[in-house]
Amino acid sequence: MATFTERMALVSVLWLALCLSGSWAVDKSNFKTCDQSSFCKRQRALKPGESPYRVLLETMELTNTRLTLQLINDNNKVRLLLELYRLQGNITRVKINELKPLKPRYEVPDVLVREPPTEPLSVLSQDENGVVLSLGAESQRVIISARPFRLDIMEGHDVLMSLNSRGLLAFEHLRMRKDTFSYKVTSTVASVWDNIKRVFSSQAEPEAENKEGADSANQAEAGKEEEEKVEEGMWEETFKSHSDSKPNGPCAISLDFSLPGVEHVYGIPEHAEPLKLKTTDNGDPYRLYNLDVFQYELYNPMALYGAVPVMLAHNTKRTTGIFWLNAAETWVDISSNTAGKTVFGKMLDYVQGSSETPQTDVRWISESGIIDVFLMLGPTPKDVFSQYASLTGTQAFPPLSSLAYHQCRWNYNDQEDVRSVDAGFDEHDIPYDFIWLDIEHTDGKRYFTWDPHKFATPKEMLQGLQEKKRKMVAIVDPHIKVDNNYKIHNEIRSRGFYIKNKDGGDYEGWCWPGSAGYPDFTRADMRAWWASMFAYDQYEGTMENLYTWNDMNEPSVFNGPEVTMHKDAVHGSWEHRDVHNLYGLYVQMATAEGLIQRSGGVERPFVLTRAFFAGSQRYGAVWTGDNAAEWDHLKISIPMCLSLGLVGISFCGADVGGFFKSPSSELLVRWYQTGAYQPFFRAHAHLDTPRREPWLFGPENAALIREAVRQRYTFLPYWYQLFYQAYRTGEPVMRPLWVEYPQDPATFAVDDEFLIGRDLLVHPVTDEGSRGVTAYLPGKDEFWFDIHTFHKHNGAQNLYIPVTMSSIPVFQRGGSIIPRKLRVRRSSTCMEHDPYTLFVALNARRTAEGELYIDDGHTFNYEKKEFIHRRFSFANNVLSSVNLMPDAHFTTMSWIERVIVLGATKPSKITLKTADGEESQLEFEFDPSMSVLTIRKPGMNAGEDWNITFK
Ligand code: NBV
Repeated sequence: MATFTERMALVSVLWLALCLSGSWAVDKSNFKTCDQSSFCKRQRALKPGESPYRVLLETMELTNTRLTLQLINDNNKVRLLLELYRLQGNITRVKINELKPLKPRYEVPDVLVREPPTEPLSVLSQDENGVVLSLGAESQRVIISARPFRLDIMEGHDVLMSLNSRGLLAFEHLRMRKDTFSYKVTSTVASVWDNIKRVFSSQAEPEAENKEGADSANQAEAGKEEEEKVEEGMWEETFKSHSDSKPNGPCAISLDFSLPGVEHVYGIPEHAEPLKLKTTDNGDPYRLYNLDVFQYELYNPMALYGAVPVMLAHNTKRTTGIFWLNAAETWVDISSNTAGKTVFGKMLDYVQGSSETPQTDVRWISESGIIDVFLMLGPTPKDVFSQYASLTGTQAFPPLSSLAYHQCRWNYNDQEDVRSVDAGFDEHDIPYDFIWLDIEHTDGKRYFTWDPHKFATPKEMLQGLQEKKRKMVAIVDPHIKVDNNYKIHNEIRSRGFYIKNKDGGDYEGWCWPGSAGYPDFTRADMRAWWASMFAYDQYEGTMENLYTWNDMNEPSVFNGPEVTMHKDAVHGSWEHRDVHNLYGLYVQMATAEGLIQRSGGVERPFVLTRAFFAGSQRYGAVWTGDNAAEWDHLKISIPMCLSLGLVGISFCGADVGGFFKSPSSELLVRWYQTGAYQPFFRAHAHLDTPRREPWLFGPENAALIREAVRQRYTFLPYWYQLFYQAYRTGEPVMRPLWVEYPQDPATFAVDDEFLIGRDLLVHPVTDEGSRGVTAYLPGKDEFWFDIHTFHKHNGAQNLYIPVTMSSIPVFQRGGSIIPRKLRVRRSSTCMEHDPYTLFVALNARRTAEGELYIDDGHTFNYEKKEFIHRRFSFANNVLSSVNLMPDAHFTTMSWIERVIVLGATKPSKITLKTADGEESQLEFEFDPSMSVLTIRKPGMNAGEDWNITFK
């Protein structure tokens, strides 16, 4: 039998072999298909048809803001309780649980930012067929049909969404295992069973209420029959060599949603899939189950590291969203009546008048918990973002420096390595803000420690970076080495903070350190303790420019089922099954809290996580895990981050260069060019790959990479303002085109280009040997200015753009003003007081608008209104700067050093008027061939009122 270390060595050798041989494939047999996941198989076997559920209208109760009623399953007589709430901001919440579950079913805590505020509900009409409710001011109604149960949400004559219209509501009620019961067993067991039967019979429909008039004894018998159908996998399940003991038996839930008029649905990350979700009729449903998938494959619905159970639906008239608040393993089926029809086919239908309304049907299936679903009713994409933000919060406002460039690899070997890479950036004049340390920096994979030889004086190293206004990130994974000489382990064990195995002992699994325990992050006391470990006197060798990276927090368990934790592991009164998809969120939450606390609540944290759930946006950044140095992986980084942005997680990036394998210099350059325009911009590489710092690919490629990174730095003021906006409103920073052009169907499936905010359109080059790209420039009245040449293009058109290796096709929207800092330095912090250049791009009406947000870049003082937030606008030949937040205060040394007006005409004179009323003439240059006007050194302070008149 090989020792653990031998096995690990073998694993590394295999990786190396794979990296070198170039073979790339996920081992699919390690991960379940729907058929291999017994609840998914059982639920998917139910086909659309008449629902067995019926509403017991006489049970309806309506308080001012809460409607409840009971549903009965006519097959087994088990009753459910439905609760319906109208929430503020055009959201309807539907909860369904067992009326009397044998024991409580898990309801997800800590994801909603508060108990969502409700609005009054009222009954419009009611008869034996059902009830009609009015939903607030939006002229919306909820129609609850009784037989079978079905719920429709209508606005005017339009059905926005229907629930259970295909009859797929399913609720596996908790039950006692039949083969543990026998009349022959001891009287104690028998009397327990009697009690349970009593509970059950109270759920069965009493005779008086039996509208069918059927013999109640027969019904009870029928119910019993149904309950006794024990299928394989209900009470235990094996996958490969792992068995899941399933002490609670089957407890899955499922519900279908129909979306009339919808052909495009998005979201439910994380999948390596295009932006527009595909139908799943001919394969597996999309799976949401946080997993460490080694060498993940593209273009399939397999689960990946994170899960956000939120889907958006969009058509030219409306955007809506479904938020399925459940943290257990979940599968989502999508079907559509227009899938597979060609555009020609659809046109033919239209011409012949034979087209049925397009419709998308989705079905959610979760292994345990309850149905708790939020129907976000839009109507605009931005309404849906704010609705979702009102439930789960917005993107944490990150330190400004974390929006700059990050240099990472597994691993920077020692302090000398860090020093020389840091110096390399200066030597090659490439800015960077953060250098990262992976697991090898620790003392034997004991997190919160440093390798005593390679990183003997970490503070000195951090101090050295600090002097250059640079920072570091070190990894802290949640698997804890079982080692009696390791303080962190001893503390967690003695406090009883480890997750337990099904037999009550501490759960142990294999991970990087060998045998490891997994702290129970679902416990608030555990999280508080974990947070306290980041204090400077606990985490020795650290100081304020060290930040944190949480990896492997799905959690990854090398010897566990599907490389994760056994579902029957125990978190207090819940099984791991119930909380699985939440674990990663809690790890990042506790870590971010630790970074905040160590600074006495002053400094903003920066924490990167691999696993995530709904609400993770509140705690930091995510990345798309272990991708590969392949062109398709570069391409997929766009839809993967777009999908995350749609569900609130704006701070997303992919490993630049690709984690596994080695990029060609062309791929590396193209990846830098793409990454420079994605929110989280970090290069990273596997341990076994050759070094790839930007200067190792020859001077030409170094120059191309330098240019891409420098472009990023010039746009940092724009990125920062957009992150402020994301923090305030929940709007994604990196956006699909359709979000800004919701009525243009040509944008609905675009995912090879994207918008940053409203005003920058990026179509990166993601094909090998590319000589040109075709970018769709949306908006029929829109102008788009090439940010490099200042060429003006009209929307809406498909524009062919010839490219060379230095091209990054990026366009600024006419009608926008973007502040940039063109004096690029060593790091973003070095640029803090630098002056701004305003890029004013005029639209056809000769107007433009933009914003500038400035604060100290790293503390929470913005919460105390210590910031500058200004609006620039150009109209009637006057460019002005006004204060958007007069009660906020901050002073900046930065001034406006240049104004560049694109699409300008030549003025005869330009006059500046400052806040104190002083007027002065400004010098300018005008390039008639490009219609570009440049004002040099107008010299106003960036935080003050002024206006510039063009005559
Ligand atoms: O900590 C090592 C790596 C890390 O570099 C990578 O970014 C993570 O996604 N980690 C995974 C564990 C091993 C991966 C093969």
